[in-house]
Amino acid sequence: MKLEEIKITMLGTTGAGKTSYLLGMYAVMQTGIQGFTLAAKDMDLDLELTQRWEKLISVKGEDRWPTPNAAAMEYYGFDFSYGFRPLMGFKWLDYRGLALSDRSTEQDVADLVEYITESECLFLCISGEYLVDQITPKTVREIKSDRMNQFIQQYVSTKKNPDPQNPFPVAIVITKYDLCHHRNRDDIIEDVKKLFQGLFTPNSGWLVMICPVSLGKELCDDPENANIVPVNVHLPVVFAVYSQLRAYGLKLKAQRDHFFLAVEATKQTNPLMQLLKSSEIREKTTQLQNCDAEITVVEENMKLLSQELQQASLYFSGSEVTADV
Ligand SMILES: Nc1nc2c(ncn2[C@@H]2O[C@H](COP(=O)(O)OP(=O)(O)OP(=O)(O)O)[C@@H](O)[C@H]2O)c(=O)[nH]1
Ligand SMILES: [Mg+2]
Repeated sequence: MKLEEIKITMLGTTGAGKTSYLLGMYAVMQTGIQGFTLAAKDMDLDLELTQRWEKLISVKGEDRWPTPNAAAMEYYGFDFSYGFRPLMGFKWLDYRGLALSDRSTEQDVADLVEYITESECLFLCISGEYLVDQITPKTVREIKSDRMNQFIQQYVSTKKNPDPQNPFPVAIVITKYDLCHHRNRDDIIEDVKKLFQGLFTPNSGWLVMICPVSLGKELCDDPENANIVPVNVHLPVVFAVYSQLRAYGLKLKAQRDHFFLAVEATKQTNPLMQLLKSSEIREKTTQLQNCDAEITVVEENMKLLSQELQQASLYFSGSEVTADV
């Protein structure tokens, strides 16, 4: 199985915790989840991310945290593997840029919309620090959720042929969840749904995950010294890959049906015709078998990933769903 590279755009205001999240996610995914691992394509990047992570876990004080990104966009290339065999490439965009702020220019916005349009998955980062109490109109301004909604709107309007079979996956990642975990989880989820109502409307076809993440549940009391023990940081990536496999699996099934019908149609013809077409039948039968074998592999991978996703809240067209195969 060889899938194309997938692009992920991570969107969130400055200070939302995107880079810290990326470091934690990389550390956890390097070790792996259910045999799935992530590795930087470039050895220098691997070293850099590992060193920044080491600093975060071993240094005490304010310096442990990453410095705010200098550039508006930062790219990272990864390989996602199962048993060290690459399944798909990952191009990760850490976007803090101006497009979310009030100072954005039309060009900033156009650039980001173009990038999102090319992405296979969108991560919306919202910080738990703004969810400590029930949301108010101020929360919308802090999280910039309306700006994010505008980008989703723009993305939709640039799509020529939206495909209901192949929904665009969006992960709403609640970073720094330690800061709001005193609240009832369902209440927080209800608040998040209110902030991004368009993603939860019936028949809208959005596949959405709401996922709380944190780099350590004690960080809320002492962010400079508390132990770093990442929670749930792998789930958004698992969701992205799961969605991609799901789409790929549907494509394979359509292909298999096509080969199956072709073989059957030839078998219906008279014996002479069948003889003349015997090599074609053989070829199509082989293609059919290969397709079946590949579907089995995709489904096995999806099954492993879906076990992990049981811990997250998943919605399709506004209804809560469980990840299945
Ligand atoms: N309590 C808590 N604080 C966190 C956590 N992760 C990050 N922080 C805090 O959030 C700050 C900002 O995190 P960054 O990862 O730099 O945020 P960013 O979204 O990359 O910001 P820009 O690069 O400016 O766009 C850090 O300096 C930490 O103080 C977490 O899991 N829990
Ligand atoms: Mg950053």
